[in-house]
Amino acid sequence: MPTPDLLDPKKEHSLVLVKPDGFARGLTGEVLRRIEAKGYVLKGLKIKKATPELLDRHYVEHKEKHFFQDLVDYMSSGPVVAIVVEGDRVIEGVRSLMGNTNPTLAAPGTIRGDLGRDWGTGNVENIVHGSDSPLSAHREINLWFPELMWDEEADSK
Ligand code: IDP
Ligand code: MG
Repeated sequence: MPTPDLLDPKKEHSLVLVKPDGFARGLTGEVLRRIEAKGYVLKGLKIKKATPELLDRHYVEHKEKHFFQDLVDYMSSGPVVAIVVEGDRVIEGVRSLMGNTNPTLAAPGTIRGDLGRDWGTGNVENIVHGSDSPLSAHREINLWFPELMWDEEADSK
């Protein structure tokens, strides 16, 4: 019988990160405000300095990309705020609140479009991460919030 504070596996969840640039610029509250104003519910929240090992697992799909090392350096350059958000179609919804990966292309009104900075010179600072699918969300929440998970074995590989 799951304890009441475990996530309900029947509901949709997303793992959101306020990245080191967002945290350092004091934008955590702004990101949370937009998520809550949209009606999503916060289920987990912590400040954490991500280790390269954690980031290796978090960004496993990008391991072979040319920007991988820059990405790990950026993401381990300072604390991040990790958040579990719950709601109907929250994965798509958070992605749409975030906007395009590249802040220059992100539409005004989105977090990255309003607040992100251009990375024309190789800068990768785009303030937020949000899971891109239910499978990624499950894997990522398991990494960042193992204490909230209902299936401890999943994605441990
Ligand atoms: P997403 O964060 O919008 O899901 P992904 O393609 O999954 O975008 O990339 C993960 C993160 O890697 C991005 O948010 C960004 O910080 C960084 N990144 C993605 N593409 C590039 C690139 O071409 N150059 C440098 N950094 C990149
Ligand atoms: Mg992604």
